[in-house]
Amino acid sequence: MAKYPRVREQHIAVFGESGSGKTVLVSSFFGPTQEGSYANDLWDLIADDTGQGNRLYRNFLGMRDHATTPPTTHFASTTYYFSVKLKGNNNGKQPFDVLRLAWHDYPGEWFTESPSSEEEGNRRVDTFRSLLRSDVAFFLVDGQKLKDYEGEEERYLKSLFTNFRQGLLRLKDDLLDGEDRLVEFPRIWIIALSKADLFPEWDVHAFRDLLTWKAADDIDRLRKTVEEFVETPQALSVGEDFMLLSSAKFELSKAGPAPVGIDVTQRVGLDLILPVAALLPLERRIQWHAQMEIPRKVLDSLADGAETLAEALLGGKVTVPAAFLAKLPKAGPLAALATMPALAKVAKLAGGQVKEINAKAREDHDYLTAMLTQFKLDLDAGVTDKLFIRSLK
Ligand SMILES: Nc1nc2c(ncn2[C@@H]2O[C@H](COP(=O)(O)OP(=O)(O)O)[C@@H](O)[C@H]2O)c(=O)[nH]1
Ligand SMILES: [Mg+2]
Repeated sequence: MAKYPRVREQHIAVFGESGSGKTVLVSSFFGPTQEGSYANDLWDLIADDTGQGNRLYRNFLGMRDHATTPPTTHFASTTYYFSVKLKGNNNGKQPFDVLRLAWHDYPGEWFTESPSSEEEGNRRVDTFRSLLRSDVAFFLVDGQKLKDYEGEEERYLKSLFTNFRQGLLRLKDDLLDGEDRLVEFPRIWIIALSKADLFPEWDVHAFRDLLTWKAADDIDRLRKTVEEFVETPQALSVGEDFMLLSSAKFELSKAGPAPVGIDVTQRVGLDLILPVAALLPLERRIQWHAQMEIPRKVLDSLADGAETLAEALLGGKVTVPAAFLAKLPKAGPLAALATMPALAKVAKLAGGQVKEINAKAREDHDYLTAMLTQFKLDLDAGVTDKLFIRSLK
């Protein structure tokens, strides 16, 4: 008998300087799912740690009802564990019933200030190691800072990227710990604009264009630095994916920094976080697979269990006729994909087909397939709505 529930885990890492909006982001990601009016027919979002969940929801209520923002935390690194729990298990036929999301909130100060003690230094390295299990990293560009440096954004951007890079390099020996390069390391680095509500006239292309114009070299250097850490550095996207994020619409007054109103119903990009965490690594793995020879251990570290996930997305196993298999080359990307036919099929899915699978899965109460295809539709919509630029490489 299959064990219930079966769990699949995804990690995301959010990097941002102090004040760039990380705590508000995670509060605004979680908060609305706890409101009485929240309706989702496929899954529930649950905080695995009740105290943590209550604190996040309280942060959200403060914004929603009292125009107050969460207290600033310095130096603290937190990992939030969420479970996306499907509303049904389709009679045990699903390969998993819970998608767990570990959200690593990593304080920017760690990159600009030295640890105060050896113990703190060790703790940083430990925390960073756990972060490395993430497939996806969000690198936050603080919208407020961009506003403050209007016209000379390059000054802010240069310091942002340089501090981060130097912080990484400072930890390098400890992180590599004698290894030459790491197999497991975030390979998708999404550059995200936080507080996007401050730029109502911008779409994600305007943001990307500004970064390219003002900070192309800095992004390049970040990529080169990350390349030094990872095995098979060709399988890496740094500065190819971009996103807009706004946790709420903040109404500011001329009198001071405190907001006079916070409209938590106006959020941007937050609904893309789960789809990004759950599916982007799978999509990227398919892209890389088709283009280059990647060692199997590298592929497996990215979107672990990809074939199972692909099957779940398609709503069933995919079989390839033996006669067809016999004709394929024995080595190279094609051969590798042939052993994972569901993955190959997902790569060729057209939008219309995804919609069809989604509709059928909803009808059949196949919650997992319905959720995953919904994530795919949401990702595509994010691109169409110009909230998200997805690397085409
Ligand atoms: N306009 C706007 N301001 C935000 C947003 N998110 C956060 N802020 C502001 O930025 C401040 C710092 O956010 P916080 O999440 O505490 O930053 P952290 O240090 O990265 O955790 C908040 O107190 C808000 O005033 C947003 O989406 N839009
Ligand atoms: Mg914080």
